[in-house]
Formats: sequence, structure tokens, C-alpha cells
Amino acid sequence: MVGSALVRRLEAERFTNLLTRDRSHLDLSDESAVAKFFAEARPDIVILAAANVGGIKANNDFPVEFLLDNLRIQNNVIRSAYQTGVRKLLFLGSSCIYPKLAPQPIPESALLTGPLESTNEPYAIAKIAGIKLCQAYTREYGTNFISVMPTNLYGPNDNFDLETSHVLAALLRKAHEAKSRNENKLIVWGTGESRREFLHVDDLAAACLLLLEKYDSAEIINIGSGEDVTIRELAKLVCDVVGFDGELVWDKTKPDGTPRKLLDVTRIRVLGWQPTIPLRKGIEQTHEWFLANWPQK
Ligand code: GFB
Repeated sequence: MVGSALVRRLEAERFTNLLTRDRSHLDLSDESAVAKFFAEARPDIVILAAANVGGIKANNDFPVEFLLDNLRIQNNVIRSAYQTGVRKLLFLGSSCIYPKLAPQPIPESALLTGPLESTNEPYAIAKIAGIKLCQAYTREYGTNFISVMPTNLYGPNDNFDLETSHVLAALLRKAHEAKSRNENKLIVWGTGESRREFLHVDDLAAACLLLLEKYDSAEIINIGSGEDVTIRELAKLVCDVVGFDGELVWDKTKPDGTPRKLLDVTRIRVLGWQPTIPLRKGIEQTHEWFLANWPQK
């Protein structure tokens, strides 16, 4: 989802010298394959958007894969970037790197100030290791490796698998299917009280490009919309967009996860970026994408 949004944005800005490799052509967890790719392709700038990602259930069910795959991918790419003299690297982290009970909105300085949320601790630890590796290369070897922390993302090419997806994609699919089948109930996980901040992936892509141009610090920087909603509000909004008017049923056997994770976006706003896609409009656009592309061809 993030990679394709970056490519869309770069192509819209008329970049013609993009080097992309999908998973079938380059396995980023394969150390020697990554080293060979960098040695041959010699990229100038690297955006590391690849990761093993998933929603609350996938994070909870597959701690080994979320920890190991992400450590492997980022170690291979970051080290090869250094070894081949990459001019600038942008590493994508996640808002889940912050402590479960961080102050809200969460400033970048909250990193490593308290215990993590248990459902996504392995993924968060991997991402924190990636941040620290970028900072270590910069401190020890003078690289320009920056780390950005996006909030919860959604948009075209999101994962709509109900077991592994994040909440917004899951609710879009559930509402669509409930409506198509004339059902009168939709099951939503947790209590609905948790709050989440959502950012359309096209806004994230614009932010990443701006940071590649303007931001050269090893300090992490947050990317968020600056607003959050409860899962209950989100579920109602999604149902409204999809046109499903049945009842929401709360499955309280499923975890709520962190109670709130709203990012403090002062730092990136000062650089001149702000989101352009309001939540409702972004959900409408993603719904259209879903209708045109689901089931996946
Ligand atoms: O988006 P989500 O899976 O991940 O869940 P996190 C957010 C909230 O939505 C939780 C609730 O409180 C869920 O219980 N929820 C309600 C649902 N219905 C559903 C549903 O049908 N599917 C899903 N998936 N959730 C992830 C981390 O945390 O956020 C990752 O696990 C990553 O590591 C990502 O950082 C950004 O926001 O809780």
C-alpha cells in the first residue's frame, strides 16, 4: 500500500528513474540477494517501505514473524544502503513504537519512555531497532538516514483480509459484505472505545517526499492527521459511506489494543506539510477502490 502510493506520487511528479522490485523479484529478507541488488542497481536514494505488517490480530498471533521478518528486511536494506554509499535513506516506522500510555498527542520524545502495548510489542521492537540502526549509521559513519513515524494508514492497495488487516479495511469489507448479503448485523472487535488516528496513504507519500527534500536529521519525525476518532465513530462512518444501516455488534473477546495513539505533528507541520484528504473523503475513495478491485484479480 505504501510503496504503490509512493510510486504514484513520484510518477505524478515526473520522476522517471525509479527502481522498484516486488517480492517475487527480490526477497528483502535474503541478505545476499539484497547485497547483490544494491551492488548492481546502485540506488542513490532509498525509501524502505517494505515490512511484514498487519492489524491487531495478526500482530498478536504471529510475534515471531513480525519480529524476525522485519529485523531481517531492515538490517539487510539499511546495511546495503550504507555499503553502497546511498545518499539518503528514509525508513518507515510506526506510531506503535511509542509507549502504551504515552502522553497524547504523542511527541517524538516519548520514544523509549515506557512499556509498549503487548499486542504489537514484537513489531514495535523491530521498528525501534530500525530507528536505532539508522541513527547508529548516521552517528558512526555520517550517513543521512532518516526515520519517519506514520500513524495508522489506509487507502488503495490496503490489505482486506479479515484475519490480518487493520481496522479500517476490515470494516469497509465487513460493511460491504453485510450490505450485499442483506444482513442486519456487523461484528466489530473490542469495545469501540479505543481511539485511532487515520491518515490516507497518498498524504503519507506527499509527506515522505517533502521529508526527503527538507529533513536531514537523525531524530525521528511523526506523520499524522492530527485528529483521532473512536473505533465506534469510525465504524459508524464506514457504514454510512458503504450504505449499511444494520446494527453494530461488539465482540469484546477481541483486544482493544492501545487506548489512544494520536501523534503530535508539530514538527512536520513546521516544515510545511499538512494532510489534504479528510477521513470521510478518504474512506469514500478507498471504498470505490475496493469495489473496483475486490475480490483481488
Ligand atoms: O487497526 P488495528 O488492527 O490495529 O485495530 P492497532 C485498531 C482497533 O480497531 C482495535 C479494533 O481496537 C481493534 O480491536 N477493531 C474493531 C478491529 N474491529 C476490527 C476488525 O474487524 N479488524 C481489526 N483489525 N480491528 C496496529 C498494530 O495496532 O496498528 C500494528 O498492531 C501497527 O503493529 C498498526 O502499528 C498501525 O491500531 O491496534
